[in-house]
This record gives sequence, structure tokens and C-alpha cells, in this order.
Amino acid sequence: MRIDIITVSPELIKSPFEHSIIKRGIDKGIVEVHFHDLRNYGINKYGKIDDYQFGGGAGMVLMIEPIDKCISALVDQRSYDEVIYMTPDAKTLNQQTANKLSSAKNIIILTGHYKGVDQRVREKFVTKEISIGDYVLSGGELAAAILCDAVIRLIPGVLGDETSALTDSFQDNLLAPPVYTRPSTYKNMKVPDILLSGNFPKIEEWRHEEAVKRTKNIRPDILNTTNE
Ligand code: 6GU
Repeated sequence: MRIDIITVSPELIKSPFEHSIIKRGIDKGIVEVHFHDLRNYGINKYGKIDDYQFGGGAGMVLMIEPIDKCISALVDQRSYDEVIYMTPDAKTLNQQTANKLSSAKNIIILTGHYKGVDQRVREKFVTKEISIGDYVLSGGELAAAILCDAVIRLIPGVLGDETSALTDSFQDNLLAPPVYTRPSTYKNMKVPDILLSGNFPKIEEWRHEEAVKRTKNIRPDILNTTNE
């Protein structure tokens, strides 16, 4: 997969790509990520990329021309499955969206800033808009890094243990069950006997029950009745 990230703060977003799972995906050659500084496509010699909004109101709006130039330069070179705009006024990212995106070949991610982008950018270039939750961040960069992490770890070969992404929370509309490791007793706190029993069908049953319990308790909104 190739990911092109268009941003006004390349430095803010680069660090997560230099560590951990995302780095592993890049080092293995499974994913490549390119950063594009929107200022390089600014409309004057100062790299102007934003302006006041028509009709008045606080906050600067990213202009259409620099974004057009940047996206057009990319689209001229290859075709893209999606042009994603990161913005709080969009549908919230979930596991299903991450799963779908993980099979894309090429994607562009545009990160907003200030008051956002000129609406015509969203209408003409953007094919998918994603928010990461119901709160406002200063810019879309951190949100884009989160999206990339959620997607990249799902690409086959990126995680060492192929099955582990499939047993994540949310993959079956359930939160993950509790997990334990050694020692089996610590300061009188015991690991549930069932996990030490060696009875794997029973252990799976217990895990499923615990996952349903936890989901009912904490996130009844995601609980799918077919899982009960
Ligand atoms: Cl994608 N961007 C910003 N600026 N704030 C957010 C967000 C995105 N998702 C949630 N809050």
C-alpha cells in the first residue's frame, strides 16, 4: 500500500511512522508513506495556503488551489482508491472502515487545519471523510496518524502473529476479554482457574462470555445481538 499524506505540519505527523508496528510495515516494504507539505504548493512566494472565510467569522480556511495542485500532481502519477479528508465533521472511524481501507492499493490523506478546507475541495476531490471521535483536535495530523496505525496493522504480513489482528476488540462487535500472564497468584490475586485448566473449548467459551459481559457493561451501543 502507498499512502500520501498532505499536511501543513509534516514534522508533527512523521514520528509515529518511525516507530513500532507502522515502522515494521514500512521496513518490510509492505507499505510506503509519503508526506507532502502543502506550503510547497502555496499560491505566492510566501507559500500562502489559507485565507479568511467568505461571509466573515473567526479562523482561516485552507484554499482550494494549493490542494488542487498537490492532489493533481499525485493523481497524474497513479490512480488512488480513496482521497480521505480528516475532519471532526464526518462519520467516526471504526474497525469496519479500517478493515476496508487495509485492502486499498493507494490512498491520499488530506489533513485539515484551522477552520478546515474550502467546501469545494470536499466536493471535487475528496471521496471519503473521516473523524476519529466526538471531540476537536487542533489539526487532522494526529487523527491521520491514528487512521494509518489502525489500517497498516491490518495489512497481511505487518503483524508478526497473523491471527492477532483478527482477535482484536471490535473485530466481532465485542470488546476483548480480560487477559492474564504469570504469575498465577500475585499478592493473593488469582488468575481465573478456567485459564489454567487446559480445557481449550471451555476457555474459548469463557472468553466469549467475558467479552459479552464487558461489552454490555461498557459499550452496549456496539453490541450486536447475533453475538449473544
Ligand atoms: Cl479528523 N480532525 C480534527 N481536527 N479534530 C478531530 C478529528 C479530526 N477527529 C476528531 N476530532
